[in-house]
Amino acid sequence: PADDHRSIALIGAPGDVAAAHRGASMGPEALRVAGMTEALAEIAGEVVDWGNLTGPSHPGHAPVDGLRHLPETATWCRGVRDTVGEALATGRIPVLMGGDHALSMGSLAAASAHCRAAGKPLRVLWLDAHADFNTPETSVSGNLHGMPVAVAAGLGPPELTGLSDATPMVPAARFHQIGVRAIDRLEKRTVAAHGLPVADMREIDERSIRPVMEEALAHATAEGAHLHVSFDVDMLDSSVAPGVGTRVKGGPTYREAQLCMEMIHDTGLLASLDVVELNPAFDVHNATAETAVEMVKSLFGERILSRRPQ
Ligand code: 5AB
Ligand code: MN
Ligand code: MN
Ligand code: MN
Repeated sequence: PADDHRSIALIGAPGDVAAAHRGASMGPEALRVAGMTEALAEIAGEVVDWGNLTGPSHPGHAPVDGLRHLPETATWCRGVRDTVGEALATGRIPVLMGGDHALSMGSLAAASAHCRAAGKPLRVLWLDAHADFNTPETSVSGNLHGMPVAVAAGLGPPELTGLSDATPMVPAARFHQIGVRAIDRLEKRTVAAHGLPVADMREIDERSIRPVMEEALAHATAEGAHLHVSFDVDMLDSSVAPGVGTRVKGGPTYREAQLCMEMIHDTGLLASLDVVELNPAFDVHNATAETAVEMVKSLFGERILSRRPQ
């Protein structure tokens, strides 16, 4: 597909104001040290590193009305929205390197505005151990990195749902979540009430990754959609990816996750990407960053053998 040759804009967003643990702010540099730029240049062609955005550092405040660091999170997300929007407007594939997962509210705001302007359907693949569907009412932590999907679906404070002119930015039904195995008690009710499409780990175990991914990608393929992939590195089993703030056991193996990435690439629809929640403070010799780069290589078309998919 022609999209294979679109140039890539690497965007660093070293923000960790919305996470439980500090340190995701070191993510963009760790990904660069692990060879992100060179890997993309080799596989995908032209890649330009746009450097890092700037924003508030972690203030260490307690939650206010169920939300921690709302103004700081909104500031980071506006920066991400504008820069990801610029990449999309100039025909590039934005690769956002976080930072915590709240930053995806910015990239989703940009992707949804871009798709509305272009008259293109938008589909979001959310690769994560968590559903990130909390609201200030359901969250036990008040941490906004546990809420970006809910905000995109129109639930949450106006400072964040208003990142986009359109509410919701992305209706719940246009998400597909893969790898989920940790949803909070009250969050589960919201997931059910809004019909969020979640393939949890039990489903992946019982049916295996391939049919689950085929189903998740079928809608995007049928629509020729703009496919936004939001890759929370904690999607991977915690033994494979220790360098994250919220480790969860029982996740996809290295190969299961890599097969997800290979199948996404084969659609030719990948149009924007987040790589978030890497936390070098918990990593071991940057191994999780290297694994994340290997996953991104597969997303952009690295194959074990150079043959067409069967
Ligand atoms: B991540 C938790 N559900 O809301 C919460 O890493 C964890 O972006 C959220 O998926 C994890 O605090 C957020 C307990
Ligand atoms: Mn997560
Ligand atoms: Mn997440
Ligand atoms: Mn996390």
